[in-house]
Amino acid sequence: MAAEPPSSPLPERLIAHLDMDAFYASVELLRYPELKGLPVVIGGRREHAPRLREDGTREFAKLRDYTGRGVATTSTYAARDLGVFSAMGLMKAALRAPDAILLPTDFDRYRHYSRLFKAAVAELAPVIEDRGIDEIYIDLSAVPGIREPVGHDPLGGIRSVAREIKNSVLRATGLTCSIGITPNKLLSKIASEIDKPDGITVLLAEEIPARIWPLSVRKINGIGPKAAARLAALGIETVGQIAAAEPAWLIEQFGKSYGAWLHEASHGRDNRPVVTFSEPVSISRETTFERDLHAVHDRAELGRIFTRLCEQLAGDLERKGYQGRTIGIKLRFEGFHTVTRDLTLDEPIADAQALRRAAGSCLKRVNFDKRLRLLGVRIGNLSHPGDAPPAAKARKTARGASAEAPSGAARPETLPLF
Ligand code: TTP
Ligand code: MG
Ligand code: MG
Repeated sequence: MAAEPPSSPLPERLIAHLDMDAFYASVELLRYPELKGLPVVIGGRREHAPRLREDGTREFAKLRDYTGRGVATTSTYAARDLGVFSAMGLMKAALRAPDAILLPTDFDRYRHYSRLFKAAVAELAPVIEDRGIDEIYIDLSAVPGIREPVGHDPLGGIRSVAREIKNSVLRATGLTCSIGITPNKLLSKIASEIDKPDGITVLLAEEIPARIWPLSVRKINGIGPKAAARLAALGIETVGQIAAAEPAWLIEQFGKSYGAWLHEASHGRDNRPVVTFSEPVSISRETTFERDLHAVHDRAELGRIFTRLCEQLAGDLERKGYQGRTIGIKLRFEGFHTVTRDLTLDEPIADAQALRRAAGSCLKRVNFDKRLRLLGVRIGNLSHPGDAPPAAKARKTARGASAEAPSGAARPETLPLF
């Protein structure tokens, strides 16, 4: 006998969004299991690494002892209960949770676990769009069994595929994640957050009014703080209020393209495909200093930091198999004024020394009259070693010199370069 058909047919597309739970913090808990359930914040420096006591137990740094202006990359759910969240200054966080444990950030380790969880998912469902270190979209439309009901549950097939994916991520990494499955990326991104941590949320179009419309407009990926503030000024706080607004009025307020998109998004409509691979536009490394540094007085320290950034960038290029021709620097001065300069070479480079030389020549085009708080190095115009050589027309060019610093012989060599 044939199984009962679902009350309405399943949509053609079934898209998942998977996001790891408290990712950096959960990776740290794998090696320090004694911290399970405690408020833990990630964002310290190397000196905040735990010390091994003689009796074999570990001594952890406490948030109350932190000084500096680092920010939390993330925190455990116990720390979130105390009001500590991503991007919060650690000293501010210490006021809310002085006894929380502070751990240094270990990006290499997080990247390793990122690769592991993505590989585990790919074995079950290969159509994956990489959205960063801890999240992916997965096109599940053609996964075997997904459209089969289980018992009386027409969504049973979807739920069991979701459970299988979560189990496989857990086996490969020891980590939990949350999954949203809906007809498109926009809704799935919202859905994956609904039952965090360790959740599965399946949501079909007919449930949009009940489950999406009551949510804050900020839950839509694409409505940032500025758009939300403008919507609030117009009396709109929830997705449902956008949905109830006239499209013509939204367009009047927000322009043709964003206004029309707001209308579509509020009705949960989104046709974007899951894009399985995209070449990165550029790769970069940057660091914010613990204290503002002076180009002359802190020259040696700046030089070391600059060299290290170039080495890290060279490491990224090697791991990912890229080289690049456009090398850029980013400087942020006290007062948050940010300056970028870049330089395009004839031939692609990838090694640390060549990066240091090219980035160093960009530095010569910057005025250092203020102290620095951030330094970054970027490489773009990427290719793979062994690709066809770049078109001959693109000769050496320099951009970003801007009006304050005309390039050419007249420009004085103002600064001592680190
Ligand atoms: P998120 O997925 O936004 O957060 P999360 O995984 O820590 O927690 P949740 O369970 O709510 O998903 O970000 C993934 C990682 O990216 C996070 O663990 C740390 C890093 N991150 C930052 O470094 N800075 C930030 O501002 C944010 C939001 C994240
Ligand atoms: Mg996450
Ligand atoms: Mg995420």
